[in-house]
Amino acid sequence: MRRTARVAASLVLVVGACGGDDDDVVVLADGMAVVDAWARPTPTGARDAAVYVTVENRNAPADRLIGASSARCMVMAPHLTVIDDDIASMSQADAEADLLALLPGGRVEMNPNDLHFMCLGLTTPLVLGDRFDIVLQFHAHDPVTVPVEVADR
Ligand SMILES: [Cu+2]
Repeated sequence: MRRTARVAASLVLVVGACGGDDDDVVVLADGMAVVDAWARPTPTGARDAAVYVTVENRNAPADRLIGASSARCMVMAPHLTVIDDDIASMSQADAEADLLALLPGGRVEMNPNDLHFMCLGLTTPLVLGDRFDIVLQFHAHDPVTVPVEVADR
């Protein structure tokens, strides 16, 4: 309860400072803002799902995203999709790579056919309209729980 109250108070502060441009903040915790968190519904039989989050370092020391976890799947890993000759392939993104760096004022943005978290070993399929929590892990910042929206985007 205390934590919820503090997050709400910080949110109001940021909205005031930035001119009301922050309607899309999903979670704001100690200077780290998650401004988007979503996943597509999974096709029948799919074991894995891509999850896309966008994180902004608004007022926190230099940091980096190092991983995530969820009760919805066995393991989550940062992945990078590369499209070469119309063929998409993905590999694990190095947690030490600049891709996941969150310098003050910087952001990590995840999108289809680009950087994403792979949720491997789904416990149940992702259904349109569903919502589930993931926990983002940072090098320095406390873990942040984020509700992920299952949407057709
Ligand atoms: Cu992937």
